[in-house]
Parts: sequence; C-alpha cells; structure tokens
Amino acid sequence: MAPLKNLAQLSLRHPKPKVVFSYGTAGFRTKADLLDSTIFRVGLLATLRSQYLRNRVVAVMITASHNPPEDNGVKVVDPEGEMLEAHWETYATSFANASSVEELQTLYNQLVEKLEIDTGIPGRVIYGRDSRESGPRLVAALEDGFKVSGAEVADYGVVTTPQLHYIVRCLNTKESSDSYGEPTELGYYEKLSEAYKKVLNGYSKAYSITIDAANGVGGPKIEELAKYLEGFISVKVVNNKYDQPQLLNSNCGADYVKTQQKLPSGIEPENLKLYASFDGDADRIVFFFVDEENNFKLLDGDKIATLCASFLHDLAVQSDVGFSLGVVQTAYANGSSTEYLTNTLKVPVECTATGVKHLHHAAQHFGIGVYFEANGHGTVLFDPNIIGTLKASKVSSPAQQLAIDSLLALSDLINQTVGDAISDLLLVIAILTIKDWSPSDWDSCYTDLPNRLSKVEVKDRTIFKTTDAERRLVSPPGLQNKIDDIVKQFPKGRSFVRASGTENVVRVYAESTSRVLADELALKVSRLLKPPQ
Ligand code: 16G
Ligand code: MG
Repeated sequence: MAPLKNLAQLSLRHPKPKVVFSYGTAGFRTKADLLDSTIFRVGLLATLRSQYLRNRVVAVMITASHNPPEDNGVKVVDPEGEMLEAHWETYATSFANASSVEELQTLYNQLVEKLEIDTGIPGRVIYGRDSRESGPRLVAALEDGFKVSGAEVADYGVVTTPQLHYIVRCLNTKESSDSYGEPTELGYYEKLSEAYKKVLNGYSKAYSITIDAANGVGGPKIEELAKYLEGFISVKVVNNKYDQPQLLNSNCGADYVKTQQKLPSGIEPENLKLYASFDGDADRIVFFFVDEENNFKLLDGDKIATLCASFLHDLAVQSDVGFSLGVVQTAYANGSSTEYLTNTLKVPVECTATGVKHLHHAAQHFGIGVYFEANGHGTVLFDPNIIGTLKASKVSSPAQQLAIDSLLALSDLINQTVGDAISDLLLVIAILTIKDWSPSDWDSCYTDLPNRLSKVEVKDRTIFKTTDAERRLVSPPGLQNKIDDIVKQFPKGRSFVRASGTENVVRVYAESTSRVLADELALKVSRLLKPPQ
C-alpha cells in the first residue's frame, strides 16, 4: 500500500511524548499538553472507522468532562451515537502508542488489510469540543489528522457531549424511516422542547430551577434550550463562566457535589427548592436541596433511576401494551435503592461493570431500560419495537391513550444515544410537575444507607481483578475472603474493591447502617490493600 500522503510531514508537527496511552472507559484522557499526537492519530482512526462502516458518519468529541481545566481528552462516537466498539479501543490504543511515523504507517496498513477497509471512499467525521482552553489547539491537531486521511469533515464547535452524540445519530438516520431528528443544535432544542410540551400535556405549572453548570459548556446550552420553553420552565444558571476555562469544575459541578456530598460554590440555597449540577461536558447530572433543618440532601443517579422507573412503570401498566421494564445499576448503587426497586417497585434490576457502555448495552435488553450510575450518568432506552407497538396499538380508553402518548413523547424527550444532563433535567422536572412532588417527596421514597468511597494508592493496580460485575475480587488471591470476614461484622455491611479506570488508584466502596460504621468498614478494607509498612 502506498504511504499516506503527508503523514511523515504532518506527524512531525505532532511528536509523541514518552507516555503510554490507553483508550479507557472515557476514551483517552490526561494532561492536555500530552495529547497532541494522540488526537492527530485519532483523526486517522476515526476516518478508518467511518470507511470500515461504509461511509457512515462517526464523531470525535474533545473533552475531559469533570477533570480539572488543565486536562483534556478525546473519544470516538459510533454512528448510532454509541460508544466506540470495543475492538477499536485496542486499535486506538496501538495508534496512540506507535513510537515512530513508520510504525504508525505499518499499524494503519495492517488494520486496513485485516478488516479489508476500502480507503478509496473518503470517510465522514464530525467533531466538537467542550469549553477548555486547550480545545482549539487540539482541534487543529485533529484537523491535521484529517488532512492526512482525506476525510470529509464538519466542525460542530463547542457543544455538549450528548449534543454531538445526538447529531451523529441524526446524520446517519437522515433519509430513513427512523430519522432521529434534524442534525443541528437547533434541531436538538426543537426536538427536546416539543417533546417536553407533549409530555406535560395540560400541566401548565412553570417549574423554576437553579442549575450549577460547572462553568462549562452546559450553561449556555441550557439557557438556549430554555428560550424554547418559556412559560414551562424558568432556569437560572450559576457557575456559568464558561468563557473563563480556568474555573471549569472548580468547587462546583456534578462530580464535586456527588463526591463531596455538599453544596457547590455559588449557591445560596432556599430551603426545599430543587437545584441541579451538570458536569463539565453536560453528560451527567445530580440534583440536591436543603431541607427545613438546613441539611444538604443529595438526589443522585440512584434517586433519578428510581423516580424514572416508578413513573415509567405506571405508564407501562396503564398503556396495557405489555413489555418489560428494567433498571441497570452498578455496584456503586446504594443498597437501599436496589432494595426499593426490587421490593417496593418490583422491577428487575441488573448490575453491570462501571462505565456507560456496559450499562447502555444491558439496558438495551429491556423493552424500556432505565440505567443510571450513582454518579449521575444515565438515560432511559426504548426498544424501537416497543415504539412501533405503542404507535400501532388499538386503544380502548382515554387513560390508555394518554399513557401511550406520554410514553411516545418521553421516548423523544429522553436522549436515546447517551446520558444527557439537559434531557435528564427535563425528564425529572416533567415527572415532578406531573406528580406534583416536592424535592423532599422525591427524596423520601427511600433513605440511602450511609456510605464511604475511598481511594487507595497502590504499587500496581492492575493486580486487582474482579468478577460478578466488579463486586468480588479474584486477584490478589485470598483478599476477597478477608474482605468478606470484615464485612460480616457490620450491619447491612457491603464493601467492594476495584481498580479505577481513570486514575492511578484502587477504589474502596463501603456501606453500613451509620456514617461511623461505613467509615470504619472502608478504613478496615483499605488497610487490607496495603502491606504493613
Ligand atoms: C468514566 C465513565 C463513567 C464511570 C467513571 C468511573 C463513561 C462515559 N464514563 O468517567 O461512566 O463512572 O469512568 O471512573 O463511560 P473510575 O473507573 O475512575 O472509577
Ligand atoms: Mg462528563
């Protein structure tokens, strides 16, 4: 195969640092200064992915989500708006680690040959970025990659991660009967706002909410959307300095609120009023409020999952169409939420490994699959066959018609490609409005078991291998038995250990019936991970 035109010349502009890269659950993510060569090479890889998929459009998002401002990252989005197929994560990793132009060219040739990719077709790739300072420089590196690969490209500028997922799906379904919508930001706002109005159908109360936008891209985007929903929602955005990227995620945002279990800076709360926090690229949301006694109350991904599951379950029964509804969680879900879903709501619950793609795939097995990580990543997936059945069903009562219409509108309101802070916000507000629930009504469905998430630095985190959706360790040998022995001593005790996929640490989760006991359990398990000094 002839060498790629310009590869040698343009590679010189993007030399690889002496770092080992790995395409993990969130793509490549590290200090922005180190990412130039990787992003240049992602340009080649994304083009090949599109060519392999016979010219379907793929997307590249440049973001490091909730990480500090000096970090950045990149991920490739598949044509239906799903995460990059797992084999390609390995190809991406090998491209990123090629130590010379020659090696990169060889890897490229090998991939083309192995997968019989027709590089005669141009490949179509779209791209976007969050509000980070390093964004434009890294976009330029990506564009150099496209100059080499000759892809047809379109720059969507500063967008939320879920907006880019939405747009890529729209582009790939444009001419088909299951067209997902207009492939523009405007199309996104119109689709969501129209669906919201349909879901509300007659409930005229305008909901007012304050949103902590983490000083990221979600702020201006939710303000834009709110223009389409005047009279339905009133949004006040704080931590909205997206044009000062050094403030991104600083003492604010969904990750801060969830891990610190406290108010973000910039919010002076009114008691019993609902607030929400987005993360830096607005694919994640948590809610919170302050009760009459001024206690901070977090409404995290587990609370969102239970709220949605109960609402959708009722609609499913009323629609009388007959399909399965299930919830997908990870081991980090609070034990009380799982118990509430199983014993009170009586819906099936599945547990998967951490990372959106695992939950997403599991949720696809249900007629309606609700999935949320405790940290606020999540959405609700509707099986396309269910949509067809709902549309075609013979209706015997106005109540049934209403339930069917609501479910269909909800399938448009809820982003079907990936968890989306903006779409999830509208979903939660719609449910609270229809149920006429206050934040404390929502919170009182179940009480979280006190829990502690700690991290432990170890010499080599790769020796920590898990099974049973990360709930049990198989390596190092013998360690799980020791954990079991400790857990037994704690009422409602639960604890598990897994290596982080995004940081060089091992995480320890522990829960029990009181804060003191949860802390003690976490401490005892953490001590097992470190050999005595
Ligand atoms: C990534 C994942 C997120 C997961 C987190 C776990 C995506 C888009 N993001 O941010 O779902 O909760 O990693 O981090 O999949 P950890 O491995 O460091 O605990
Ligand atoms: Mg994010």
